[in-house]
Order: sequence, then structure tokens, then C-alpha cells
Amino acid sequence: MIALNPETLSTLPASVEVFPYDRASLKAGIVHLSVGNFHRAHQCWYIDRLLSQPGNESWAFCGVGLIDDATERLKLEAFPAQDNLYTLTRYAPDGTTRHQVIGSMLDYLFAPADPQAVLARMADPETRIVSMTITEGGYNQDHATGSYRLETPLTQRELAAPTRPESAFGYIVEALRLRREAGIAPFTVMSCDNLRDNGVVTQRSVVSHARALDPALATWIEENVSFPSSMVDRITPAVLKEDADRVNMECGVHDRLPVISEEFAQWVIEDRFVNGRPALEKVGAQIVPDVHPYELAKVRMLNASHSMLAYPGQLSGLETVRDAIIDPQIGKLVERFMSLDVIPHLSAPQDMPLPAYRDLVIARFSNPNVGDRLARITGDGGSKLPVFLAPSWNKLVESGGTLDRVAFVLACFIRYLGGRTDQGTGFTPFEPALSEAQRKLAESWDTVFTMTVFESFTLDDTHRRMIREMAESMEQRGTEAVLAELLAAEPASA
Ligand code: CS2
Repeated sequence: MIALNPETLSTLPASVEVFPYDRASLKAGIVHLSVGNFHRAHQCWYIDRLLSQPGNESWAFCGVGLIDDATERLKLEAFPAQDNLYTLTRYAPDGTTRHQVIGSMLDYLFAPADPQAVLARMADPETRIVSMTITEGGYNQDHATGSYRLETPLTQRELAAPTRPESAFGYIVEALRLRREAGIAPFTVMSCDNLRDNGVVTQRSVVSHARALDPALATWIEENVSFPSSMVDRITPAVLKEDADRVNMECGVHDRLPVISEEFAQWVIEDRFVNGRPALEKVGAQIVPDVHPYELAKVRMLNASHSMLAYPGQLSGLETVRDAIIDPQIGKLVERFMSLDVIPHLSAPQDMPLPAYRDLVIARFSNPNVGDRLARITGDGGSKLPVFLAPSWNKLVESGGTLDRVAFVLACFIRYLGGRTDQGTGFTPFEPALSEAQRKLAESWDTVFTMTVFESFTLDDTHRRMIREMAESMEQRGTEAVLAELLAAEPASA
């Protein structure tokens, strides 16, 4: 197998596509905070294709790692060894596989080791956009009020020492302060996370952080910086060692951290950039005046359906999203959820009829090769459920709709926190947003609904009882049996 680095690029197997551009002629006009696999499969792939068209040389990425953990340490070794090159393998539903090398991440900086280098890069006039994928939980929002939480230990540390930031917001505010002080035009701040109104949420976080430090800076940011909302979509599974070994074998290139994704990709962006933007419409992104309907459809249909299938799936002992969607009962649950619980309450984007979108989502989940594990989807439910499921639940409560399906999945979520499948196999729920104290609350029916994850769900005593009874039934009879009963009790046509 050929090791991946700039010297070996011209010797790779012909089946591996390599970008045509000269990386030495590029500039990193975008600093991206938090370089996960999704960013490498999505935004870097779009930009890679744009850089392949002449005239777009100033829009490459400089990636920034914010958190010092084991995963980031792997990147810290792998990225420089490959000069930030990597392979992306895309699997289409019809079985077609495509391998390519992506070259659009020019540099990578590890913030905990050298925050000043990151700030210098962000304050450099060459940087015109700061984008980010920091996950739903990264926005530091109070679920109940939507406001930015100034009281968390991390934010408190940053406010006490603003020139040594740690979070995306600390970095953005300090970099904007430096630019303002030096008379350099600000950058656009572009969230690429699955949040409703991600631009608005980002603006609120940045401005709140700035206001706590310097109200004049906060006002300047409000007046001079833009925060376009966007909808991003491409299913990107976690890559375990066995997956990496497999794709490396398939393409004949040895990449230390290869990326895998589905073939489908969508990027819908609001056209509000204060310091120029890449012509992403040339490579299939949709630049629109209002992203709102696209975001709502994606988060409430695709992301929510992921959660709807993942909790019952994992409890039933299934492993992948495909295993769950082809399970006749779970598949039916997901289809009915979208058709009956979500679509009636959403207005469709002009070019995205919702029933067709539902069918596309189901087809994407059924992809036989992507291998997206349920554990990736169930993880961080503490941050995801308020975003993905609470709005639909609340609409159903308001409109007197059928609550069973979502209640069933909330019951599954509570059982998942117990870390045991129906077969008795133990697993460790990955819940970074739930503190030790929050997890304790999950251990008793008297306290479970006081967990922060439920704050944005409208829950009265009847709802709580309904969820509890479902969870207790599952405990006795298993997840599939309770689901079978639920589906039988409903009209067959979805
Ligand atoms: C998933 C998303 O994390 C999740 O629960 O729903 O990561 C999903 O795969 C992406 O948003 C697809 O664009």
C-alpha cells in the first residue's frame, strides 16, 4: 500500500482521483474550528472541487483543533505526516464506490498547544471566513431559554483571561477584537452545525460572550460581522480501525485517518458574507435568501429520524443504521414518524417536496455500504434530542396529535442511559453534555424528567406517565414487543 503524502500523489492507483490544483498556489481564506470527519467529508470536499476550477485559489481551509483529547492527538500526528492530505471514500446506494484525495485543508493548528498562533491566523487579513462544526452541544446554550450560558466553568475561565481562549466563541471574540483594534475588516462567522437558525444561535453566542467582556466590542460585532445560517448534510460514519483498514485496502493507499461518507451531499447557505465568499454555487451548493425551511426539514426529518431509529435499534441489539431501517417495525416507526408527526407541521422548501425528501432519507439510511453505527447516532442525545425531537413533540402536544411514537423513543432514550441492551449486553452511553449529577437524575423516576435534556420538551404528568409506562413495559417485555404493540394500535396507513 502506498503511504499518502505530497510526494506519492502522482504514484497513486488510477482508481483514486487526485485534485488537479497546485497547493502551493492556494491561500487559506477560511479558518475552520474543529476538524471532524463531517467537516472533512463535507465542506472540505465542496471546497476541493471549487479549488479545481481556476480563479478560486484564496478559499482553502486552515483547520483548527480546539480540544485536547485522544482523537485530536491522533490528528496531531496524522495530519502533518500527510501534509493534511487525506482520502475520502464515498459509497452510493447502488454499490458504486469512489475514492479521492482531498487537498483543500492547507494547514492544521492545534489550539491548546499554541493559542496565539490560532489567534494570529484568525486575525490575519487573509482570513475572510471563520467556519465551525462544534456539534449541537458546543453552542453553550441554555435549553430552556436559548440564551448563552456565561456561568459555565469554561466560559468563566475565558472571560477571566480573554487573550487565552479555549472555545470557538472565545477565539472568535478575541480574534474580532484584534481585527477591530488593527483596523482590519472582520470575517464572516459561518456555523455548519445541525441547529435551527444556526447563524442566529452563533451570533447570539458570540455577541453574548463579547458583551460580557466589552459592550462596545459586542455592538461593533453586531454591526459589522455577519452570521449566515446554513444547512449541511452528508452522512459521515465514525471510522474505527477496522473501517480504516478496509478502505485503505480498497483504494490501495495507506491513510492514517481516512474519511468515509455516503455519496449524497447538500449544502444550503444564506448569502450574507461581509468579507467575500467562495462561489460554492459552482460546485452544487445552494445559495438562498432563506435557509430556514431547509434547516427545519433536515433537522426534524433526517436527524430526528436517526434518533427515532437509533435508540430502539441499539436497545434491540442492532448495530448499524441500515440494520435498524430495514427492521420492519423500526422502519415503519420511522416512516410514520416523518409522515404523521413531522410533515403535517412543516412547510416545505420550494424545491424539496417533503414526501420525496422522506423517501430519500429512508433510501440513504438503507445504504448497504456506509456502515454508520447506531452508537454514533445515540451518542450525545443530551444535546441532540432538544434540537432534533423537542420541536416536533411540542407541536404534537399543541395540536393534540399522536404522541406515542416520540414518547416511545424518549422512553428508549431513558433506557439507553442505563447502558444495557435487551439481551443484557452492556455499553457505555457517550453523553458529554450530561454531568455526573445529571446522570444520577436518570436513575430514578422521581427525578429523570428534571434532566436538562427534557427542559425544552412540554411535559405534563400524563406525558411523564406515558413515557414511564412504556419504559417499564420495555424492561419487562423488550423493546421490539412494545414497539409491535404501539404499531398495531395505530391505523395501518401512514
Ligand atoms: C446524525 C448526524 O449525529 C446524528 O445524530 O443525525 O450526524 C447526521 O448523520 C448528519 O447530520 C448528516 O448530515
